Amino acid sequence: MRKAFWGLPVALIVLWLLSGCTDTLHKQRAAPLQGPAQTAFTINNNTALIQSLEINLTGKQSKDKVSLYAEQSTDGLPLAWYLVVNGLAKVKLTAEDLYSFAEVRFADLDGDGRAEALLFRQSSGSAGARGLNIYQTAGQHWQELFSVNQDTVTNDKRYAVTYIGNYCVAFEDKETGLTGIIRLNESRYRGSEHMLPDITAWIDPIIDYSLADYNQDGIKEIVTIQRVIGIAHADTIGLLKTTYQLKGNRYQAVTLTLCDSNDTPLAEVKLI
Ligand SMILES: [Ca+2]
Ligand SMILES: [Ca+2]
Repeated sequence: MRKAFWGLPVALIVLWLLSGCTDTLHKQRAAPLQGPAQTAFTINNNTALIQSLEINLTGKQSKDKVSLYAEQSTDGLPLAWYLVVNGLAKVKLTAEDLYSFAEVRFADLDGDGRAEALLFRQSSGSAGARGLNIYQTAGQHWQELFSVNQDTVTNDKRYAVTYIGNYCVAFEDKETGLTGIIRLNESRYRGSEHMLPDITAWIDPIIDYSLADYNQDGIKEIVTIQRVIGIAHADTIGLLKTTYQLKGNRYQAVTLTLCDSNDTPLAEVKLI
C-alpha cells in the first residue's frame, strides 16, 4: 500500500523533470486524443481555411464539421489540400494536379445512402483545367475511389489531328486506337479557311466532370470532358469523353468517346 501511495507522485515529479517545464506538460495534456489511425490536424501560419460545412457523415444525430484547408507557400500557392472532419485530417493531397483553387462537395455515388467526398480543384489558366479526387467517407481512413492524372500540356505524340479538306478533320488517339472524322461547321471559318490546314493535335486537359447514372444500375458513372481544339484555343471542334465505372473499390475507365462540338458521339472505343 505504502509503495503504491508514493509511486504516483514520484512518477509525476520524474515526468515533470524530464519535460523541462510545466508549460510543455500543459500542452501535452491539451493535445487532442489520437487513436492509432487518426491524425489530428494542426493549424499553423501556412494553413488557410478555404471552406467549412456541416454534414451528417457518420449517421449520428449530430452533424460532422468538414473543413477544407490549404497549406500555402509564402506567395499563396497551394502546397497541399487537407480535408478535416471534426478536427481530424482525413485527406492530405500533395501530389501533382494541386491546381490553384479547391472546393469540396458531397454526393452519394454508389447508392449506399452514404455521401462520398468530392474534392474538386481548378486551375487559374485559360484552359480551365479541373481536377477531381473522390473518397468514400466510411471508416477512419477515407478510401480513394477516383482520381485521374492528366497531362497539362498537349501530348502530341499520343494524338494526331489532321485537316483532310472539305471541312473535315481526322482524329486519332494512338494509345487507344480511337479514330473518327470531325465535320467542321463551314460558317464558323469564313475568312479564316486558310488556317484550317494548320490544325494540329491540341487536346486540352479535363475541363469538367459529369456524374450521372447513365446505365441506370443505381451507381453513378463519371465522365471526364476534354476539348479538341481547332484553329485557335477558342475554337472547340470536338469533345473527348472518358467514362469511368465503379469496379469494386475503384472507378476505372471503360470507354473513350469522340464527340463533335454539339456533343454528338462520332466514335467510341472500349478501354477494358
Ligand atoms: Ca455512397
Ligand atoms: Ca450506373
